[in-house]
Amino acid sequence: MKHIFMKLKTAIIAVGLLSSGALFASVPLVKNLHEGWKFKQARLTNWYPATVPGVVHTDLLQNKIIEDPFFRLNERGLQWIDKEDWIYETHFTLTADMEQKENLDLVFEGLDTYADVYLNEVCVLKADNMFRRWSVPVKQHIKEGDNVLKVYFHSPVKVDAPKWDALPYHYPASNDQSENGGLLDKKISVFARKAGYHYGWDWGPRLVTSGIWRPVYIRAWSDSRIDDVFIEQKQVNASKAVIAGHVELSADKDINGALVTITDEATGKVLGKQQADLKKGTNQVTVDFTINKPKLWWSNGLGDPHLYRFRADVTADKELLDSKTERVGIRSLKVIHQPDKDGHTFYIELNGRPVFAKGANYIPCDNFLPRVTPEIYKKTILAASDVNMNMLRVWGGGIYENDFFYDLCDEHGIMVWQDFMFACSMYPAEGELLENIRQEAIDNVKRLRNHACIALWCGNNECQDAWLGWGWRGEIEKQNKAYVDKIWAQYLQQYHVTLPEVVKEYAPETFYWPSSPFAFEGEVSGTTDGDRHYWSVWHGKVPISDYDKEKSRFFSEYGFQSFPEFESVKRYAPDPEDWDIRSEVMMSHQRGGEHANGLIETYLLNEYKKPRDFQAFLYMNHVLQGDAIKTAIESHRRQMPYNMGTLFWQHNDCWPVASWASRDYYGRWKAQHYYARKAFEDILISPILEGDDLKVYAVSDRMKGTSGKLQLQVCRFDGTVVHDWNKSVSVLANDSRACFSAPLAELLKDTARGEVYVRVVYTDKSGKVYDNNYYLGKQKEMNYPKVNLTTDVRPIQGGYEVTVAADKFARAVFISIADNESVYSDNYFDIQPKGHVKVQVMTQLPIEEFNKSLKLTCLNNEF
Ligand code: BMA
Repeated sequence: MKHIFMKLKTAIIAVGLLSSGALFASVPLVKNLHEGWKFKQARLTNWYPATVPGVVHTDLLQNKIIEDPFFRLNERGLQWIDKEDWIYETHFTLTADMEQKENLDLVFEGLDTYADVYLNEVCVLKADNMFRRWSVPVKQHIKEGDNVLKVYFHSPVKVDAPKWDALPYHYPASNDQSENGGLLDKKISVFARKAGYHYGWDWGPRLVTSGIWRPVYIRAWSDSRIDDVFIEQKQVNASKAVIAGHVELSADKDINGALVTITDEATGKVLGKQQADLKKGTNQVTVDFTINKPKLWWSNGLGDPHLYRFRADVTADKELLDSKTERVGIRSLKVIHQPDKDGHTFYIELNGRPVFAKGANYIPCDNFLPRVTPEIYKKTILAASDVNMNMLRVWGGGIYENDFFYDLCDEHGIMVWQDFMFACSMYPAEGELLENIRQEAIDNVKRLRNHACIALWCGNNECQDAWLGWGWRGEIEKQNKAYVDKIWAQYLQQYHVTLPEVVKEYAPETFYWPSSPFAFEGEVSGTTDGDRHYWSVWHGKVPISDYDKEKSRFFSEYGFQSFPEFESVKRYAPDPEDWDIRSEVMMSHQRGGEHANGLIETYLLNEYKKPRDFQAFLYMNHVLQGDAIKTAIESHRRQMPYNMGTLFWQHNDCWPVASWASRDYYGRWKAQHYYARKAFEDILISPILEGDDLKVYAVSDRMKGTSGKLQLQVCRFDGTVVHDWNKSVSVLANDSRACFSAPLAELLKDTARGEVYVRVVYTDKSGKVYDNNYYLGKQKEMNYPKVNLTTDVRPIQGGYEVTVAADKFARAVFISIADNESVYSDNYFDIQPKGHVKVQVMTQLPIEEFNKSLKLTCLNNEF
């Protein structure tokens, strides 16, 4: 069977060659080493089957040695794992074709983290950075027949704790939950080049993994192979793209007269070629070419994210030595950071056009990274593009994501703000560690630089603000000023010298930003320059309405917490005794602790009413969170062009937990995500009370101006209309301005604010309808009547269509069914008086069970 497959592969290569004109195939061969692995605790004797790629926690789980780490309090009992060493081992044999090649490389796409690799008992690699890719020449160690590959993982705790002990001062790392790991105050995460969130975060458990977390393979090649292709877009506009295709080649001997070509795979057209004499070692060959009238890559909402496929071939004596295809979106993407009358701008300019960034901050989708399947990645990126986002920020406490993540972002027009992996900590960045960081940066900048989605590289998350503004510097200064000088010098070297040097050298067209948030070197961030993390609503306890006042040039973070919904809570906390936000289990799945629980409660009581029970609390918490973030997004968009971005914290969770996430660990959308979809639409119609006047802003992200009909009504909750206003309005391209303004008193005509809501409906000339409901006070001040909801259920392909009708205005109607996998076309929606809303629910449940478990909740009836 294997033999047939090999033959088939050779045949496919041969066909490829005919079309490229070369006569013989001598391309590299690859064998994945993912089979036959076993693992054991280093100091014990029992071996167990292992999965590669994988990590030790999931292998222990699969072998039933531990229980689900995410269930109830299980995380606590698993803290021994990171204090042990682990050994992984497999055997493999190479085919004769591979053995005959001149060069055999053992390649690990990722080793987490302190790993000694032995091939046939010879140590061939000592790895110390989970973010790097390791490639080792191993021809001399490979045997004919059976080979043994062993990876010895040193406990990251045992490796790094002595480094902490040896220092007279300590690097701050506020999210490292060392106490939960049994390490008291030893925050050792700063020493390891390993995902920060593994050590715990204010939304994440402490589960410090080890393992072969990305693919491992043997690559066999002779003569020459392509190491890397960089499609440098030197100049792009609608009429032409000037491109330099930099092809990096390894050669095992001098090869005269090699030919490097770049071909457009869609048309078969050779775009450019370059002859080169290759020298033994690493060679750089540049193939220049121009594309006239390129199909440009656009972000979601602005156009088609067109992708080209460029194939680089290297041939010598008509023999194809290697090929590599890159998918490339041609675009000019700049961050415009320049002085203006208010300070400094900070916005994306895509193909010459300013783009308002709409999106969220992204963390890894699981604590156990190899569990993130392509399906989960697809769901995650679709959950961005489906809600009209055009940007995700890959936050610095996680990982440089898998290629597939960026492929999806390319395909769906999601621009990526890419942090380097440093967050909320100071790092001992000098000597070997700094060099390690430089190599990590080179690996990842090179790996990701062809992705159209990469909008910028950012040095770290919050490290400068934390040092200057969170009291860290002052604390250390109390011990010794020399320590402060040392840490700051390391900081400047890392983020203002080393990392920007790497970006400049390896991705010269890409913008580098030293930290997020950032305005100026050595100063805390602000409202007039650069980007801002706005946390006064939430951490700072100010009212939600402050979102309407706060300004920034680019809001790269802000957020509001909620628990997962009840159906999700039941999966990790199934016992009724757990169903209290202060139960031991719920507290363990609330890493913001009592501070965060208290904030949810205080905001809830301030803005809403006291929920009658746990389930009602979860529901109201969702509405509260959704309303808060809707308020923020609308305010940020109204501020355009002063402000040009809004990325809420956070798009996803890595385990089931109370957090700022918009979608829970299981992928269920919270109210916030549905509300974001509407608030991120290409046109936003946003009412707002400014002083005594009610204004309505029309905000457009469209490329072209448009016009339509705007209706504004002040309605009582029973449907009677207090004020009705209609007008044709023009909505300009890429613009925000008020299209209606009137004294509120005139509109209310003596009706109390709590008796009405403001309804705006804009019908665009294209026919598309944009609507919004606005309240003239806090939700608890709205005198919502009890409402009668009726449903009508009709089977459709893959589920049911539920029509929900209401006799009066119904606020935040939530449909839930007892089904883990259900997907809703809409939820937490308002229904107009005597109106109805149709919702498609995708589920496998049979109709009787569906009807039985269908539950409707509505804010009116909870108050
Ligand atoms: C931000 C982030 C995270 C954190 C979040 C919530 O500032 O950068 O570090 O999880 O706040 O506190």
